[in-house]
Amino acid sequence: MSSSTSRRALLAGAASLAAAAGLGRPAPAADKIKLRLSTPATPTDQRSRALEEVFGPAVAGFAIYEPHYNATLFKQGTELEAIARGNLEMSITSAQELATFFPEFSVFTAGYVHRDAAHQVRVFNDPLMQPFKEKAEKELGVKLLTVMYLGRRQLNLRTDKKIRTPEDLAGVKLRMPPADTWQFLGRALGANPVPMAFTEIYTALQTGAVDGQDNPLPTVRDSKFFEVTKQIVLTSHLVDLNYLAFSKKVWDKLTPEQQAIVQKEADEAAELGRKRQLALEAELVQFFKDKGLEVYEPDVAAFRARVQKAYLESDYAKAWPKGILDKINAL
Ligand code: KDO
Repeated sequence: MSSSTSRRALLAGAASLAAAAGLGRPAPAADKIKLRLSTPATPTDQRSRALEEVFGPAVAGFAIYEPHYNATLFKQGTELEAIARGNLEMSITSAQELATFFPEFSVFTAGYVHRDAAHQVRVFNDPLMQPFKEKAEKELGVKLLTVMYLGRRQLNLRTDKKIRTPEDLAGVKLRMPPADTWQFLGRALGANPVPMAFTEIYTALQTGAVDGQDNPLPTVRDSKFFEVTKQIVLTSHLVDLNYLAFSKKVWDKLTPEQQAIVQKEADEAAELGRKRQLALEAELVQFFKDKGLEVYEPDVAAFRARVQKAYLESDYAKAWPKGILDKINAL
């Protein structure tokens, strides 16, 4: 099936869903709710693609889904505030960004806590997540619709020196995303973190402003960081997630049927993105080797021990609800 045929099939599916939901004829464009999503991600990122393929067409009966990529609408890290102020309807947010408002979210930013993509989903759907979701909704006006898999973050360096242990990262200028929890993770790994927006990474690697960055393999390919780096160290230090954030104000304006569509299609888009991202992670090691990069596993146990110790001894851990780590680990 060509992509335009599959797109038409999806649109037809969305129309019948809308009819089944009692929405009758789709609303005229002028009456439709605009759902602008702002993200630093590229349009070719698997989360972006899945939302465009699944979510956009499915809500088309009553809303216009309008994604803005590469942080062109809002700067990375400012999206939640934009939603809270009523200036934006959707974003792909992170636990790190939520932790700037609610410190307890830092538990989901800690290295070596989530085990894999399925574990992330279990955690997100578990009752332990309820107080987190309620807080974001009540105090920030942000509804966390679903959890999106970003992938296992790996070190990606422009330097030659082999990295076996955290000690080998001493003095390495490692670009980390702009939030304190990210800088903490960089230090916990043994590096010198440098806060920098996602959209600036390629140039910073090219010019040597930083020695490296960390992101999952699909991002390293999608954003072409492999062109300006020499090695990938498979630390898997964070099984990274994002949440699909939705304005509570807009949510409350939707009918129950429309809300059900938004929720269902958000989950389906997340599932499609997750499957594709996992498949890519499995196949990309060879891709990077073919491009001439060194790709290898360091002493992961040494990284895990250092990172976990740093978090347990940190002030972040003091903000975590009692017993939450045990609950997460048990899932
Ligand atoms: C990044 O800035 O490195 C990061 O991977 C952090 C994530 O939380 C997320 O914002 C992501 O960028 C963007 O979606 C771009 O992939």
